[in-house]
Amino acid sequence: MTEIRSTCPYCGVGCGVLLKRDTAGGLEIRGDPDHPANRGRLCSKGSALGETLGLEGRLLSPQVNGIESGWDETLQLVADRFKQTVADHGPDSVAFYVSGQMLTEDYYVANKLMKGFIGSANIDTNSRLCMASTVAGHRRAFGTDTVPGTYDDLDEADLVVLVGSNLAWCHPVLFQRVLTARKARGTKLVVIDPRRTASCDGADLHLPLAIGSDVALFNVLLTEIRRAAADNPDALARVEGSAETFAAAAATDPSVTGLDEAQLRAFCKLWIGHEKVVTIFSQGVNQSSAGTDKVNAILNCHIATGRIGKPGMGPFSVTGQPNAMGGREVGGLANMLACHMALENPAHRSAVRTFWNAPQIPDRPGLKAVDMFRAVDEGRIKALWIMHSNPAVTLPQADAVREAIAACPFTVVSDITGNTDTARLAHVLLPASAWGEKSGTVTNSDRTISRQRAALPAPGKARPDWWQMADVGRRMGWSGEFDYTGPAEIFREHAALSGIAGGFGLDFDISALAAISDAEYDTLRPTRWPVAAKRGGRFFADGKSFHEDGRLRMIALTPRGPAAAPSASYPFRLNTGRIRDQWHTMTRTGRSPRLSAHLAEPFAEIHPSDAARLGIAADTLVRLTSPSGRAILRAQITDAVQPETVFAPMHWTGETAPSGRIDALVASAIDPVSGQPESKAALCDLQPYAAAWYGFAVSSAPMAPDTAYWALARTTGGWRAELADDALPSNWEDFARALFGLPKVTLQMVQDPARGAARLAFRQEGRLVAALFAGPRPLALARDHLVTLPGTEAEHVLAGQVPADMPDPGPTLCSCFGIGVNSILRAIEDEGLMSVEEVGKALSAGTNCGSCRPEIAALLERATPKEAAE
Ligand SMILES: Nc1nc2c(c(=O)[nH]1)N[C@H]1C(S)=C(S)[C@@H](COP(=O)(O)OP(=O)(O)OC[C@H]3O[C@@H](n4cnc5c(=O)[nH]c(N)nc54)[C@H](O)[C@@H]3O)O[C@H]1N2
Ligand SMILES: Nc1nc2c(c(=O)[nH]1)N[C@H]1C(S)=C(S)[C@@H](COP(=O)(O)OP(=O)(O)OC[C@H]3O[C@@H](n4cnc5c(=O)[nH]c(N)nc54)[C@H](O)[C@@H]3O)O[C@H]1N2
Ligand code: SF4
Ligand SMILES: [Mo]
Repeated sequence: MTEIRSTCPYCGVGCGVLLKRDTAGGLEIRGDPDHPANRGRLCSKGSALGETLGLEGRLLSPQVNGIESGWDETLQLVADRFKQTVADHGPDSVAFYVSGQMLTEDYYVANKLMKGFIGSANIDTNSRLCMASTVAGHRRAFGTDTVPGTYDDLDEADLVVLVGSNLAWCHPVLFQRVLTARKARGTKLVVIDPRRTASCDGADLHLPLAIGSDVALFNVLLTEIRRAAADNPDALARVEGSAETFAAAAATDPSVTGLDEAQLRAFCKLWIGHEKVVTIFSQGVNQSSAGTDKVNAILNCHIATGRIGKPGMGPFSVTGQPNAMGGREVGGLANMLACHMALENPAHRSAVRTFWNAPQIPDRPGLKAVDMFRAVDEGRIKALWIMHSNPAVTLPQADAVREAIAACPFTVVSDITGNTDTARLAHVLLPASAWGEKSGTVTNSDRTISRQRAALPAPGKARPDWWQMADVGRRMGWSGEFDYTGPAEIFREHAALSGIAGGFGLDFDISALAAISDAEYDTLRPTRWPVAAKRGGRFFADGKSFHEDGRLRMIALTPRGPAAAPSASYPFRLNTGRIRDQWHTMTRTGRSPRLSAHLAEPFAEIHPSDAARLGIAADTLVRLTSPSGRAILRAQITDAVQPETVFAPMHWTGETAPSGRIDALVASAIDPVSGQPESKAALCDLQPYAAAWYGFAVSSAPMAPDTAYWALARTTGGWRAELADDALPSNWEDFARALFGLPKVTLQMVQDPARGAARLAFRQEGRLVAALFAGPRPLALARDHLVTLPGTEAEHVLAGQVPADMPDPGPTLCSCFGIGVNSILRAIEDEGLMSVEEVGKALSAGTNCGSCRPEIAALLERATPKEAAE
């Protein structure tokens, strides 16, 4: 069978993939050498896509109140309830919450149905938690939401600055591209992040600024630009607001950044000294109560120096989700219309209304994510449809959001699984076709539109998201407006509408694609917009903006700290973000044993001085408390974070580690301009968690833990779990039998009741099915060895260690080849390896996707080769 070209469903890099059906009904996946975003490369997540496609846990049929139902009656119910709610309480009593992971065609239908036909702007998206501040910052500076940069700029830059971006873990293929440029032409790399991350390894400069102080830092840079006469008079002649902006910047107190003069000077020198500078920014910028200001603080420096719209330079917002950009194009945010047109603009409204043949278009923005769920809580939203997102986990004050959804009179959830924290609360569950089964387009960070193509049949009754919404639209009475036959037809309509936007002089115009045939759509190659008869090329090269006067804007900014200041009750700042091998709430990556091996439980990075002061030992558990929630996490003591700050990942949920739902602690402070929540600067308290015992379990079947702390992860042959509780079970055997659901299986047990320690192994026909290790202190076990034992004879399992005649690989670092930390350290020491390349040659580690290369570099720094030691 020939390979099918598609696009990776994870991050906004938008890597091309080649898919081939394997004999087991799954897919073999490799990077597409012809795709401009990745040229054949994939990261660990993209490489492991094949492991995430099984049907276990898939939602295969519509369900109403937990009972399987047919599509006809279910969609009629959805249409009737939405219609009745609008009739009784008005259009603003219903809402859609959608996602930057939906395809452009899905997103277009959702936006058209809500804004054009239901007649409310109450459609918002998880992009509010992600890109909203960038959208608002772009609109203030440029008059429209345009990303000026392209990936090619990274190859040509002399300096790359990462601001609030852990590119090595979150956009790994772009990071590899930066590293390649560094090797080829000595590109300098600066990282601005309060935390030392994998992206800092080998960087020329890391600025560990105070959380939230980016505006001050870029104001300092702007002032230095002026002082050094590095501003560009020709560029400034075409800019509004420069005088006020320079004045506000000059009034900034540099000390609020927490950086010393030498650090500030080094940064300004590098930035000013390299004309070809690309400033990449991401969630450390956007997810802040000053997020929009942070964006404009960065844009100000590029605009003042004229370093924008030219090869190798410019501000570059890297998008998170695969179609974050496409969602902005269709107008999926509550304050946008469609194709970058504005809700507030009567001419735009009227043009869209005529084009859609719509009864009405709202003239004011709808509810933004945080306010939308507050309105659900207050009973103002009475019917809610959530698509392709898990807000009960990922919105701030997640416990309150969960309660609000549970209390909503009518909630519809479209997902590929019915097990998420959000799906469990729904009245109606709609089974969606997953990646690999559906067709459409996505737009990546550099505005390149790529096709996702189906290579597998949709299982059971699963159907694409656009199909579900179009059907509801027809059942609500708009039969002609929603009678789409497929994604190609929706795409053509979207492209035609963009021509109207182009007619208003807007940037997003793909009207040259409005008449493509189904066959041309099927073979559409990656295409960067704009693609219009009269347009193409770079934005802002001519110094012109999309404001009415055609001038770019600099925005005068006074730095503000995060919304709330630390207090005696909540002295710690809680920074949150991502890990290398998991995607958001893990509904897909969590199914891959390889990806789950890298970091298998939720953790808190804590500075050694705080740990010492509070009596927190490595690998014990800590309790985090905030005004809105609590968590229990594993302590990782590291000076990568600053004192009085804690970093915790966002990925764990009620399904995988209920005490690790970090958004339960995050306050719902928002940026006043963009409405984006401040997900990285909540306040919390930190205390040791008094565990009476710690446990570790492996099993070939799913487990049902019920302890104060537990975290489940997949392994090749089953599952693993970390456990802890504040009380000892009265009987270890009963406890273990309940955990594993093994009432009748043979047990081997050793225990030391005085110490509260026990080790239990269950065997069937001589083979291990499950084992539990428990003790009063964190367990030093060879976990990566133990997870391989279920299904084998595992004679010495209760020792908990690797038998003396076998090497212990240690925790997995390279997930592509399953190579552990100890194996790499041993090879470095025994074979005298000196570089990441040599480690790759010796062990293959780091030679496939390259995502672990920064961590291998860190190991090289730590280890001493034998020869050198001698
Ligand atoms: N592996 C993986 N990759 C992903 C995703 C995933 O879930 N997993 N998700 C995708 C999505 S949707 C997104 S949006 C992107 C996000 O990509 P990133 O934004 O790169 O990821 P984060 O880890 O959320 O945050 C980046 C950094 O911001 C820093 N930070 C916190 N506060 C501040 C501050 O005040 N100033 C500055 N300068 N930095 C600060 C944090 O310490 C953190 O290291 O990743 C995408 N890629
Ligand atoms: N504290 C904290 N919170 C954060 C962040 C942070 O950095 N810190 N980051 C924020 C950001 S940037 C983002 S983007 C959000 C992400 O947050 P969410 O969007 O809530 O998280 P996901 O896990 O990506 O949810 C996607 C859901 O879609 C389902 N799904 C998968 N494929 C399909 C499909 O084809 N169709 C349908 N209908 N459903 C499908 C998945 O099973 C899953 O339940 O989290 C935000 N929350
Ligand atoms: S960098 Fe990784 S996650 Fe992102 S699109 Fe490429 S393969 Fe997918
Ligand atoms: Mo995101």
